[in-house]
Amino acid sequence: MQLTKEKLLIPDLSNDKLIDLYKQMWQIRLFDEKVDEFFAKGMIHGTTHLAVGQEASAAGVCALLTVEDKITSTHRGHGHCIAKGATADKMMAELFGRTTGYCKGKGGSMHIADVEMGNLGANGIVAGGIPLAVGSALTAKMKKLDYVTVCFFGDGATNEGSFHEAVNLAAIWDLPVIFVCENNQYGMSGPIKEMAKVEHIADRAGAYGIPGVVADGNDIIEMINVTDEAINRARSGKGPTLIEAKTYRWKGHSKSDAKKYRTREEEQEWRKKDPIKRYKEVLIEAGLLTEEKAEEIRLAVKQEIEDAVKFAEESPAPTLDDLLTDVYA
Ligand SMILES: Cc1ncc(C[n+]2csc(CCOP(=O)(O)OP(=O)(O)O)c2C)c(N)n1
Ligand SMILES: [Mg+2]
Repeated sequence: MQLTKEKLLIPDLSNDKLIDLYKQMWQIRLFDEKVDEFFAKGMIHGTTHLAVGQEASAAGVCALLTVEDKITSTHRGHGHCIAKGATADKMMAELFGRTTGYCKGKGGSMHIADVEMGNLGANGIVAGGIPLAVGSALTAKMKKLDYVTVCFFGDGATNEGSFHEAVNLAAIWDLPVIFVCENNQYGMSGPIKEMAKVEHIADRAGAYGIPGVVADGNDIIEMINVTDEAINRARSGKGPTLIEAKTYRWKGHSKSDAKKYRTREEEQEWRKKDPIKRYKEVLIEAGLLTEEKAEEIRLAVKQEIEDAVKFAEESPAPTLDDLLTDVYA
């Protein structure tokens, strides 16, 4: 489908779906901005990692997945959850530690899972989701099931041994898994350009004999297109692909971060590549959206997030009787 002269969208997505993706990017951004606000006020406990600025990769990659398809996520996973169908009210309740949350208030930000929607879970262990995704893909192959598994992880995770072990196994067994590295340029305070000698994380695919694709992670159309190819490859039994989404996290690594390891100028440069603004311009150019409609969508999402907060605040906290339930499988 031709979206505009410059922007060619390869898979056939309806106009409604394309608008829905715009809305979803706002859901991801406004959810995380609200969480940021509550952490600053001390209203949510524990820790959290925000994906503001990284919306295009979560939304673009999940755009083509079915409910049967699986994902594994990371410590920076709220966007992945939303893109795979989680609702803001149950997510917010989880962050507030309420019984109506996805883990009945016992998991918090880094453990949200939504197995019914194919979300096998966030993960507080860097690279911890990668072997799980490969296990999920091995299950699909052995049981001859048609689903694919998408594995999200950061640039820092590709320096962990489990990344290399898991990718190698997936490669030699031609498993239906798509590795999506969200290269937001840093692992905590460590710049990836100082932490890896390769120019692109995608170059690491060559060591395992699988395709490695560099993509503009702030361009949702490009993310959809590269994922489409990787999904087709996985579903047809040809094995995994490593996609590197070049992006940037606008906020600090975690809730307390003075960001001394990067400059304000660098941050401004990346803010100019705002994935939501860029997608809005593409949709307007294609005649699918107007400025007024875009603002209506943003305001509706803002209200949705406020409603999620109200739901969380009004939900009950666990009692002592809940202490030992759902702790072990
Ligand atoms: C195995 C392990 N080592 C270290 C940590 C501490 N830690 C939490 S997030 C993080 C950085 C991860 O960087 P990256 O994979 O690039 O993800 P990003 O935070 O940039 O999304 C580290 C080192 C951890 N949680 N798990
Ligand atoms: Mg990173």
